[in-house]
Amino acid sequence: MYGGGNTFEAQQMGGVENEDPIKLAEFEARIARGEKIEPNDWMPALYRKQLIRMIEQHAHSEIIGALPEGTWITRAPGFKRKLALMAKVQDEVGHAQLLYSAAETLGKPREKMIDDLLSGKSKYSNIFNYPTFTWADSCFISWLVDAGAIVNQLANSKGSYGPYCRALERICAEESFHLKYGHHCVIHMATGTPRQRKMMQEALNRWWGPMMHFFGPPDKASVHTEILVKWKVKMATNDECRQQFLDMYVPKIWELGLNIPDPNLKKNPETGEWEYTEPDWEEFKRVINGDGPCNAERLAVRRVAEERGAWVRKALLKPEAAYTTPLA
Ligand code: BYC
Repeated sequence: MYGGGNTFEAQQMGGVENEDPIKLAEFEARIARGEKIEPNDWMPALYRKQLIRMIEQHAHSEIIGALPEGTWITRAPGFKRKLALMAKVQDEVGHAQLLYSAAETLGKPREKMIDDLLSGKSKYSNIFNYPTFTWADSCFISWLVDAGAIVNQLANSKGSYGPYCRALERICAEESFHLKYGHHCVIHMATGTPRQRKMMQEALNRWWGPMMHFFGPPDKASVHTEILVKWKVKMATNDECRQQFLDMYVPKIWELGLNIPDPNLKKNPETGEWEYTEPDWEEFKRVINGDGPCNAERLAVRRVAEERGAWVRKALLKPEAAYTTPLA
């Protein structure tokens, strides 16, 4: 079971005891009325910190998420799949740009966010720390990881912080194309030759556990959900998103004749809730804290990209310096 290992960090964020109670009440009343909070509006320090944490992690997830699929562009089967995957990966990097901009409105400079990613201080989604051994792994991400992302982000796009919601609306519109592309890829594999079906089944077996982790720890162990739901940053809890994902996608996976690697997975007819084997939450903790199969590789690739792009940023910020600096 996930033991809330980040409670210390959550406590470090402080509470709202030091806030002006009148301003706090007015802020919460605005949220209750469904108004959007904008960058120059008054907000409690904790709301700001929580948003920066969550949006920044989300931005990092998009930029790192481009890597496991990106390596498949040259190996995607056929020209059309290559084109589509290239466009998808480009979109994901664009999502990171939108999200870094949204987080910047809260006062944290983009350079600091990138530094925190590269130093391992900031988290990003667990799921991108697993290897994509075959084309079927890339198909799994494009369909089911994007499906999970849409469940979470469509809910949160109705949330309280204007810049984040507007970024999420745009992201979801693009993700819905990725989802259709990914579904098409999986249908092709699942209805293809015995070898293709086997590849797809093996990918499902590899990714099911990380996919269950993707929505975050169970609500009872989640550190941040309570305050984020109260302030309408999260419009659905981790368990609600996981349940919605299972509701929407388990039937579609079964329809394709694929087996979900969980003998206990079933919908309880009385509660309407999906029952499942708890994924390994110890593995989740290790992966999100930097010790997954590909964490080191993912950050190493980003560090190289950062180094190689340094001269471009320098040229944009100080064009005169670029002419005098020899290219490495
Ligand atoms: N991975 O209190 P909790 C994409 C951390 S990109 C890693 O429940 P919260 C795509 C959590 O941060 C989409 N860490 O947290 C891209 C916290 O640690 P800290 C990614 C996780 O924030 C390219 C601790 O565990 N989506 O789809 O209330 C190609 C306790 O958790 C994860 C987003 O980023 C995780 N899965 O809820 C294809 C959506 N889960 O900060 C596709 C935005 C939890 O205390 N984020 N942790 O050290 C969210 O909605 C929420 O942050 C979460 C977690 C639901 C993920």
